Amino acid sequence: MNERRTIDPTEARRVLEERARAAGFDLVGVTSAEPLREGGERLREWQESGMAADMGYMHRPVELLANPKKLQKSARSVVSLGVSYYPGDHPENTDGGGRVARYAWGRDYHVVIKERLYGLREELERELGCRIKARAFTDAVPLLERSAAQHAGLGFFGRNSCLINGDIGSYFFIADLIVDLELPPDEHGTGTCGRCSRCMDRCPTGAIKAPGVVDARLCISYLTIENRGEIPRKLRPLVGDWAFGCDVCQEVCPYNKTKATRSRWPEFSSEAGTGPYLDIVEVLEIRMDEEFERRFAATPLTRPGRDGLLRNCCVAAGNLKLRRAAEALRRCMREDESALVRGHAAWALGEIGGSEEELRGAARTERDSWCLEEIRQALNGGNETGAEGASVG
Ligand code: B12
Ligand code: SF4
Ligand code: SF4
Repeated sequence: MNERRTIDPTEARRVLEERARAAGFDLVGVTSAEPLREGGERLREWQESGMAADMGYMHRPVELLANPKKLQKSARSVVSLGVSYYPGDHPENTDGGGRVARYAWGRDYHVVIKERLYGLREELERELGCRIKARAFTDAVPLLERSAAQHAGLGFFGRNSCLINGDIGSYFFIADLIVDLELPPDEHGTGTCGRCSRCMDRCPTGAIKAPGVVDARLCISYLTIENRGEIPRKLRPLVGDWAFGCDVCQEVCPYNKTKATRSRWPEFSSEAGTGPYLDIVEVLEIRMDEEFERRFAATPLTRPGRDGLLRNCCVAAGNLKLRRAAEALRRCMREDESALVRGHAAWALGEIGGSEEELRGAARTERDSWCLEEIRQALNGGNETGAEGASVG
């Protein structure tokens, strides 16, 4: 193995670029392991305004989230990598499915990317002939990955807060290798939204409060993935048919309309995982956690847990006025062990209509006070928010 001082940083950077591209990464950049000051400031404001909702890991100290050296003491550089997950666009929702955000159509990216990151580190060690101390991760440790990636030149911050790359748009994951190698840093990413504000205008819930600032409490992605509680009643109609995540602020982005590049990784294709839509009735029939884990094993859809995914499917069914889901929803309301699921099923039945007798029956046996209120509201028209959904099924 080589002595570190004999490794030429420029040569190491060249090898990194070559091996990362060969491993299938679309974007490669490097920044120093110094604290991410502007990102840290923005994070502090975001936390203080309550926009981090109840995501415990996003309430960690700014000094930790904005400092790669807190993750690895010996860190010298952060290698930031981008990989397109773009699997194409959603076909029309003619069958009343629960819509899944594109990043989750295939296999669980955490596992898939991490394997390739470790492979990349091994190749670097072999080519450079030295041991490299590295932390490899994607979306899994406390670091402001978008900020690090912008520093490493992968792109610029769009008004939707996503990192946009001028050549491939924003449908890409960010992955990181924090290394103890000295590598020449790249220029910070630049670019601009110009006069466009489509994402802010079109976000269904008005979650983009200012350019680059997303209030997670309103974001459908948070509400359907990270949120462990109810989807607030007034937001339910705005969730539409999204059952897992949301892509609206990326779909409307002109960069994605013209630049989105299909993923070259077969693991992210629709065939590799759940695909663009969930069969809502099938999901509503899952009663046991074990069955849920088996059904969605190795996909990102395990994240909200069984209760969360059934909750989401209830809301999508209600918004779609999905009559053929009524029987499954009634079973959820009567039999499901989770009050979260029973209450959202009652809401959906109120939206679909025609289940008043069953709702009255449930009101006689239900013991959970929140569920009872949901049933009462469903019987009182269930439509206090006044939103209409498309009629399918
Ligand atoms: C928490 C989280 C969420 C939360 C909060 C999102 C948010 N916007 O904060 C929720 C659950 C809502 C979410 C949703 C999504 N997420 Co998310 N999420 C994260 C996570 C774990 C942390 C993000 C964070 O730090 N938020 C705090 C705020 C303050 O930071 P920020 O939004 O990144 O904003 C930065 C800018 O403001 C920036 N900044 C600095 N200087 C400047 C200057 C200007 C002018 C501007 C405008 C900004 C700016 O500093 C801030 C800090 O980095 C990251 C992974 C990670 N560890 O970083 C993934 C991550 C951001 N998510 C990702 C994805 C794919 C998504 C979704 C697209 C999934 C989906 N389809 O449903 C949506 C997109 C929603 C959206 N518009 O952001 C990717 C984004 C990749 C990319 N190209 O940008 C990441 C990086 C995961 C990964 N490793 O690939 N997510
Ligand atoms: S992901 Fe959806 S809800 Fe969240 S900010 Fe983007 S458009 Fe709005
Ligand atoms: S939709 Fe427009 S404003 Fe929003 S991120 Fe894309 S270019 Fe920027």
